[in-house]
Amino acid sequence: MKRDRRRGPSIAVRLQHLDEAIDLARGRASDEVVDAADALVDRAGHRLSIAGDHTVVALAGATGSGKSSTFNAVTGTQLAQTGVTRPTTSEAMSVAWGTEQPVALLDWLGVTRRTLVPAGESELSDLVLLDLPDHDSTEVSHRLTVDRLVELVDMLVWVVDPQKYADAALHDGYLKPLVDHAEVMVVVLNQVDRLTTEQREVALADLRRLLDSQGLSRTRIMAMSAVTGEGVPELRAFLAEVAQAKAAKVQRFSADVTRRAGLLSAELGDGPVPKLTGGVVDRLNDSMAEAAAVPVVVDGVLKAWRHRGTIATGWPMVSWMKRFKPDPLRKLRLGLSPRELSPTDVSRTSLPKANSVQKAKLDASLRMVLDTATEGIPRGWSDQIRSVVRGNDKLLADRLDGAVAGTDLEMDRGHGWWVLATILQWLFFIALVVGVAWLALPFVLALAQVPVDLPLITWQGWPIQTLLAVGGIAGGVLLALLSRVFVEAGARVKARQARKALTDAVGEVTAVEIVEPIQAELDRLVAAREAVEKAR
Ligand SMILES: Nc1nc2c(ncn2[C@@H]2O[C@H](COP(=O)(O)OP(=O)(O)OP(=O)(O)O)[C@@H](O)[C@H]2O)c(=O)[nH]1
Ligand SMILES: [Mg+2]
Repeated sequence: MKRDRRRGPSIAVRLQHLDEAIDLARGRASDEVVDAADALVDRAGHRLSIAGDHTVVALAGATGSGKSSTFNAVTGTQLAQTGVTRPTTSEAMSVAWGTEQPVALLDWLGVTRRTLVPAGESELSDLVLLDLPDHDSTEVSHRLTVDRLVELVDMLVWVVDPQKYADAALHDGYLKPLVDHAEVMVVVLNQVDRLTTEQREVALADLRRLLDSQGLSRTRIMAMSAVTGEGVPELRAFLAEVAQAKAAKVQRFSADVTRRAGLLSAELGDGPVPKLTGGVVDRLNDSMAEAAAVPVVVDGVLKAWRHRGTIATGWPMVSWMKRFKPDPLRKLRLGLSPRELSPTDVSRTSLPKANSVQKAKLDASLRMVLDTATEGIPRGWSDQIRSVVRGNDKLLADRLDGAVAGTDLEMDRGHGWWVLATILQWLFFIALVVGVAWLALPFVLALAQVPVDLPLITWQGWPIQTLLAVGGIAGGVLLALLSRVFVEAGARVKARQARKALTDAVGEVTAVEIVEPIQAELDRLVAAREAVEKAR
């Protein structure tokens, strides 16, 4: 049978992509299609997902049995070192027939000594032959345990020699426990050149009996001499057979992967994936801000700045009266110090709940975002997006309230000059009181008939008490009027800053609760499509 030499990604890579697509599509594409694809990946199993289209054959056995010699004989090379000193091979090595080194596979195996034999259409192409150190070597047991290999190899070739083929270490330690793998093992009696024909018959019959008694009757036995080359073509042919059986299996899987990936792909659609543009998101932000009472807070900031500024800089009598009016921001329970908040309502504001008009507007812009985001994408995906957004919907009011409450309105900055104005206002007020009292004093004394001659103090021809009274009132009123201009300007700046900060905070909530979850689902769709395309 000719091998399929189509050189796309290996079956291992395609299986990985299919697996990835399955994970991404689960819950969004039809369960039936996803489960069927999943079952295929499961069936392909660990072995195929690592070894892929490669046929892996390992030469195992006791030291000196001739593994390395067999390796050289089969590969037609002198790559493996053979020798009389025991043990000779201390590190596993590989020869791969094909067009490229099966890097991932060899990495997984931990084999670092690698040789690639170019093989285009050869019967051994995609075969990877491993020469292992002897099975008793402690070093190997760390890196390349036979147990681990058995999980992966397509064939395990046990090389035994005429002296030690009946070794208990081999039979009890390895062959017997591997009875479930009888079919993927072959025992090669090497060094038959050292035996007479009768001895060979006896040894082979003995070996057969031994294996049968261990339940390994399906394990094949071959006779070989790595030195004379006898039996080597048969072993090679056998390996080619194994490689082709594997190739046929891979082809079947390959066709299955293509089919399953195709079905999954149909579930994912091929229309353009929508983009959430600035326009729809901006509109959503606007209606969110309105529903979150941002305009109310901005208005509160404006009025609170005016209120506080007037109290600080206004004419003391007027300020004193204003103190009895509630502070517009405190009324909303915003900008309170932690001391003023009870521990249970740290971020609870008294902002008005969204009214029905605002709610309807918010709903409409949410719907618009959803319609944009789900346009032309598969049903399962759009359902998922809607349910994610609707799920967050309930928390939205709380999140928005928290965001608004947590926004720094900067009401504690930019009013240093108020103190100066307060002091000046009081000085003017004291001057007024003193001046008026002084002016009134002669009348009071006259009424009381107390004969006191008050000294007359003048400045520029004006009596000082008149100057104090007039200056005090004029200064206070002028200062109040001038301050009002600056307080008003400050209030507008504060309101503008607050609007910006609040809008940003609301935008952050929109991003986290709505836009990002939607984008994540859309990205997921793109990733699933890419994965399934690669799997095909
Ligand atoms: N006569 C004969 N000698 C062989 C045969 N195969 C291997 N030998 C010899 O046996 C000795 C050991 O061979 P190796 O191939 O190094 O054995 P190994 O199994 O790789 O040994 P370790 O690497 O130590 O595990 C060498 O001296 C080989 O020349 C054979 O078929 N006939
Ligand atoms: Mg060796």
